[in-house]
Amino acid sequence: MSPLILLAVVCLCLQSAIASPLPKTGCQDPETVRTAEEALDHINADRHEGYILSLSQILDVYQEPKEGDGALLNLTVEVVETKCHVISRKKWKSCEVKDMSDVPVTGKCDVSVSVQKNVELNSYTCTIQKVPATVIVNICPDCPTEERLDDPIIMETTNLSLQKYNKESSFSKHFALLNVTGASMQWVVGPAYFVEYTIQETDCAKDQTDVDFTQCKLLNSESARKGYCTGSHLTIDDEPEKQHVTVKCEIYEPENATGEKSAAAGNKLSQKPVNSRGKVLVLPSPSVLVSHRTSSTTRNCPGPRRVPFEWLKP
Ligand SMILES: *[C@@H]1O[C@H](CO)[C@@H](O)[C@H](O)[C@H]1NC(C)=O
Ligand SMILES: *[C@@H]1O[C@H](CO)[C@@H](O)[C@H](O)[C@H]1NC(C)=O
Ligand SMILES: *[C@@H]1O[C@H](CO)[C@@H](O)[C@H](O)[C@H]1NC(C)=O
Ligand SMILES: CC(=O)N[C@H]1CO[C@H](CO)[C@@H](O)[C@@H]1O
Repeated sequence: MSPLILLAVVCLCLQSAIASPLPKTGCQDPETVRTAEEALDHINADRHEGYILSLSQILDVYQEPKEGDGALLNLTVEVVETKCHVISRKKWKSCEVKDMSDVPVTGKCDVSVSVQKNVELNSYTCTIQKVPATVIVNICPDCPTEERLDDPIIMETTNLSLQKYNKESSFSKHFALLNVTGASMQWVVGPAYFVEYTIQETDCAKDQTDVDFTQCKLLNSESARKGYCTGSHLTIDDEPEKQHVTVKCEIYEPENATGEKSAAAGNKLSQKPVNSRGKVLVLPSPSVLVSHRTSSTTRNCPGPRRVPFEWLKP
């Protein structure tokens, strides 16, 4: 090979190496898609409250001019809530999206990431809101209707369901309620109440007798098991004395029990939660469905929608 050709080949390679993270074909570029998917994993990992968000559609992508390797990308994505709580630390791809019977939640995230070999999350702002009740009733008249989380009957349902869990679980410690995260009602043969809530291990042994379990202290957040539960309480009109209570919990081991990095983080300093990179704002449910589409000048934007919900606005 002559030196000139060699130089040309080197130049070409360099150029394509530098150009590789660029969104060549806008929202449909495989690199853009991969970046958006990874960015959403980072956002979910950054959060402590709420449900894991799933990628529905890439609405817009913008690349900031930057010197040197890598790229700075601003992405706007449409998201939908899944049935996994963020404390499960699951990947969004393994979580089922909420449907009409779960009161679906949709929204939009503006995300800023640095892309080199890995995708690094710089900042994010998401706004999410529940699908209006009128839309749900139209599509699914028999679906459960939402209840206020602070309704006494919801508190009672949660209590009964958690009591059942504590009685039946194979863990030695008593679990206490953290937050009620969802509540709904449906008429079956009587009113049935459904609850979703998070729990955390306490310092009380669960098989102690003569213990006031309301006095149990939550174990330190870093070393306690946490859980996400769904439960229900059905009252049958003819037999009000009978309790029909169900409970199902998924328990997650403490963070220090998984991964080399966290196991090595024995000292207090490195266990401090890192500052959050952004926020998820929960807006009140709108009266009509909103569209998340933005006016984009980027090629092939928005990309195709992955969640096949015909009721989502274009
Ligand atoms: C990209 O996002 C960053 C961080 O939010 C922001 O400062 C910047 O102005 C955005 N760029 C454009 C072109 O929107
Ligand atoms: C639920 O349980 C808590 C603690 O055990 C108790 O303080 C509260 O009064 C109970 N609420 C209802 C509605 O049963
Ligand atoms: C996690 O923390 C708990 C309580 O401090 C401790 O008993 C346990 O051994 C720790 N696990 C790991 C893997 O460090
Ligand atoms: C969303 C919500 O209600 N979060 C609360 C969950 O419980 C913790 C501890 O009780 C509160 O600090 C949060 O505000």
